[in-house]
Amino acid sequence: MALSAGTHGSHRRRNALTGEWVLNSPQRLQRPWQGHTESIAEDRVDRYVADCYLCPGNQRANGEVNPEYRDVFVFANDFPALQAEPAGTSDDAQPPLFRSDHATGLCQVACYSPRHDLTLADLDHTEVTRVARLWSDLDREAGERSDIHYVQIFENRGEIMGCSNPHPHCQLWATDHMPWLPAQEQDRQVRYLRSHGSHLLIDYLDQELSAGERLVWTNEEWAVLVPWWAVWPFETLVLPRRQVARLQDLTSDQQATLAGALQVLLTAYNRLFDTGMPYSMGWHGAPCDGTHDQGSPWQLHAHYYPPLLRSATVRKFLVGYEMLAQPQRDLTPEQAAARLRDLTG
Ligand code: H2U
Ligand code: ZN
Repeated sequence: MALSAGTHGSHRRRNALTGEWVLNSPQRLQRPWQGHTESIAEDRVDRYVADCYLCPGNQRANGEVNPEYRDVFVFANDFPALQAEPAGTSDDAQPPLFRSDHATGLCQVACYSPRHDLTLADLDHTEVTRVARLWSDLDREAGERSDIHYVQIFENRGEIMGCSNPHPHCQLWATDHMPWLPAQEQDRQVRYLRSHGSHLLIDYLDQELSAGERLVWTNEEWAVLVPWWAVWPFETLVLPRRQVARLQDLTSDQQATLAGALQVLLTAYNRLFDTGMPYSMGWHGAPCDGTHDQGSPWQLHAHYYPPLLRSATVRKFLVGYEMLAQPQRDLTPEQAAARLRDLTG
């Protein structure tokens, strides 16, 4: 049975990118909240912090000194989750219930600005465009390495997302294998292209552009929307309106218009609860193993996952039923999109 987005009772929605189902319970929105609230971190005021390992001129944990950089700055993570060399030898005769495999790769940290006190939302259009170009360049450089199969660029912002340092930065983890989540998305995009002859997310976006109710903002090159299958209350998807497989394939015009879209989205996020919205975000695109250079089934996109639910101090936890059965939300994606859309003016 197909349900319309206006349904008031409990229903579930399918994530077309991963196959996951999400329980929606809009009837529960009025329930009182007596649970945990987060404390709000103090305002940061200093442009430079002497013991910050990302500020220009400071020493990092491994003893290296950061240059006096003026815009962006990239370095190899001093505590990489992935090593360049495989650990041990591979064993062909693995017991099927105890499989393992090598996992090697590259981890980098990229600072968006020398200013400790700013976030991406505070940077001007030229500076955000420079960050978009940096993402594109990092994706290309890591992807050119023969030992890299997939490049993941992501950002954790805010203490409640586990970000260790407020200095504006993102990370790159590139692997010799395809990680699980992008692999799920790839599977579905491959199958969709095979059966429809068109791109899953391009067709999806066409329908979202005509429906309008989950759109947050668009410009000529980009769309920002709360996906039909959103799990996090104010989760968004940022995607190019034309087919682009990877970050490195963005034109300079698309990098500049992406900067415009991000400035609007991040400002709306910060206005929503009158706080620096914490989030985890990251880019998903085609792997760089050469299989998708032509006719890729992929449509590049960024996921934004902010954890806040109803104020700067009340966050959503994925616990209980959600850890055991399936994710669930009360606020519908349409309601979330309407709130964010109102803040984009
Ligand atoms: P977050 O983006 O989650 O805050 O992590 C910052 C990264 O910075 C983290 O992966 C690295 C950590 O390993 N780091 C260094 O590379 N050098 C340092 O001196 C401290 C932290
Ligand atoms: Zn700093």
